[in-house]
Amino acid sequence: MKIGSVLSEILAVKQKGKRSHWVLLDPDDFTIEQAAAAARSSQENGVSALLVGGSLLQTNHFDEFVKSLRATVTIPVILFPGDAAQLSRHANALLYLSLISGRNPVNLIGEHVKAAPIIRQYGIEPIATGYMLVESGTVTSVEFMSDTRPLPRAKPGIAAAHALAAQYLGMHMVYLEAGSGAALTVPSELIRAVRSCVDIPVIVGGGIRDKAAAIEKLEAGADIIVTGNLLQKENGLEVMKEIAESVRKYS
Ligand code: 1GP
Repeated sequence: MKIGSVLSEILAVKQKGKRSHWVLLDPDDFTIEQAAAAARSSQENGVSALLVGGSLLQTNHFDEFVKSLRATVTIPVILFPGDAAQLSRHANALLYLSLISGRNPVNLIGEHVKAAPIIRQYGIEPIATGYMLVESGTVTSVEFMSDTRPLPRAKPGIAAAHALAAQYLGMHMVYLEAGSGAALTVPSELIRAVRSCVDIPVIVGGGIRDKAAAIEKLEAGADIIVTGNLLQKENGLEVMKEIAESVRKYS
């Protein structure tokens, strides 16, 4: 896979009016073997990419984890790093996330400076992404770890202005994040407001645990939906398959 090809493929899929389902595998939540099995099953069921990362990494198998996923699947393995320590030469790409909903310079530019030379050495594709944390009922790991305030749920105009700023700053995508395991998902009204003012792909994740929630986010204009935690629930694999199938059929 060439540098630039992951974003090109995302844009090509969007151009065709198709939607995608990505699965997040947090290295803290899976052994290497469990992750490989989940990855295989994700690919078999039509998931388009895997995300790897977390707000606070507490295990030391990150690089081995990414390497194993790359050896297991042909869909892109994309880093979703909580900080500059979560890098691996084995990934295809990384979401170069700027936490634009917050005002913490560390998450806006600090970690990026630390990561940039390593990304270059590793030859992985950075995809500049405006990462927007949305209030979701409880304090999420990303909110706590980033020491930032999420965007208010009931103010779609504020979210839309942030997304537009991301597009004007040249970012390639925006990610509307309720937080992993969120009590409440990103509200559809907020997704609609963002969708109506940007052309770049809109990713939505956090707390999506059933097909209905996934479809609701697609209806509101999400190009890509992300599920993570679901795979650890009873029947999680079945529900993940249902979601993947509905996203694949959605147009
Ligand atoms: C978190 O959006 C992802 O960054 C996935 O969230 O684990 O709640 O599915 P869940």
